[in-house]
Amino acid sequence: MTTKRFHDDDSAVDDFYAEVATADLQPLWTQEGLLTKTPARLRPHLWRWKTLRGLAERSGELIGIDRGGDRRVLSLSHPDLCGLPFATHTLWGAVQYLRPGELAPAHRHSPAALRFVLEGSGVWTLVNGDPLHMAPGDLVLTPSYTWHEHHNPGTEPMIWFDGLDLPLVRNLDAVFFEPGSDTLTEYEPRLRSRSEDHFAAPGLVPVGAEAVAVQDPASGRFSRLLAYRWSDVDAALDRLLGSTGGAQATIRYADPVTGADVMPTLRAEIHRVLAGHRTKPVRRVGSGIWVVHRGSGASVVGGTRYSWSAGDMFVAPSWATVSHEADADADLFLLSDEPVLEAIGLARTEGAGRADGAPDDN
Ligand code: GTQ
Ligand code: FE2
Repeated sequence: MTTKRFHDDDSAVDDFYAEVATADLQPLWTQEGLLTKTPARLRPHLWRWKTLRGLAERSGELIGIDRGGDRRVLSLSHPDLCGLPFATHTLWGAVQYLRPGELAPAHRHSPAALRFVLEGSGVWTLVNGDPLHMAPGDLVLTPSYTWHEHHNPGTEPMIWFDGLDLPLVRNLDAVFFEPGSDTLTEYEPRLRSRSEDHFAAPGLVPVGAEAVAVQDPASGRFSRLLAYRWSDVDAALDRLLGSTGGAQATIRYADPVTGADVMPTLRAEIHRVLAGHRTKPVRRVGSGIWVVHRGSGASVVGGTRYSWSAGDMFVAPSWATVSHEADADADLFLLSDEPVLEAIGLARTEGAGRADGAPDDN
């Protein structure tokens, strides 16, 4: 790659531009779209479940698991990102397809990942040896540097959504990857993981050595609970709506000990919108990927209307106003990079009424 060269009608300026480019320099005054008035990198974009599912299924027929990274994954590639396999400049979104009898072998890496199950049954993801059962609507975490492998000993294929901070970690040039050993990991196919045995009782946190032995205590930077069950999320949303009497409710997946986000770089939420209701327009700094879990409706994102039903996924770019309306009771999973913006003092939200009645901080 050579440095971009700018041109000018004045031959003295044009010669100057040639020398500047040869010296690997760029004049700021020729840069457009760098210091934008407001965030402007991406447009919204939607991927249809019908397309995702169809192509994931075909990848299962055509492509072995062992090709490139040992995962059969189709990543959301935003058309505004010049062919990069990224959904946004910070977030990776993908569908992963695992057929019955298949194993996606162990590896670990610095990017953090989470899985939101879309369809199928009978898969276990082992995280540092802890077997996490996966069923539709479950959220399963594979934090930074944890060993993970996906097993499908069942009779059905499974498709899940993969969310990673890979684009961010890559832009920080902090990607490390290590393949695991070839020996097959033995595990007990229990429906509850060790992490749930320790940390899934509401408001109850174990004390003592066993509690920290579940996973690397040195990290402490990601949620101790590695699996969030759909039945729990569903019941929590029901009770929240029953209690508030409202037509919409949002729940954030949190570390049961600290209340922090599931990962330092990733926030996960589920938004329930009842049929006939339209949510207030909200915009925030940082990008997000919305995954429709249940129901049907439409979202207006940055002024464009996208209708959706279960399995559809769309990107909400930074500072684009988002409002949802449900035709049928809808649950939308949201993956965002908001913890990163908060950590560096760039978080900003407009339009979200706060539960405590305080004004929006913007
Ligand atoms: O399942 O381990 O979508 O390592 C991208 C990278 C999934 C995985 C992805 C990965 C994985
Ligand atoms: Fe991985």
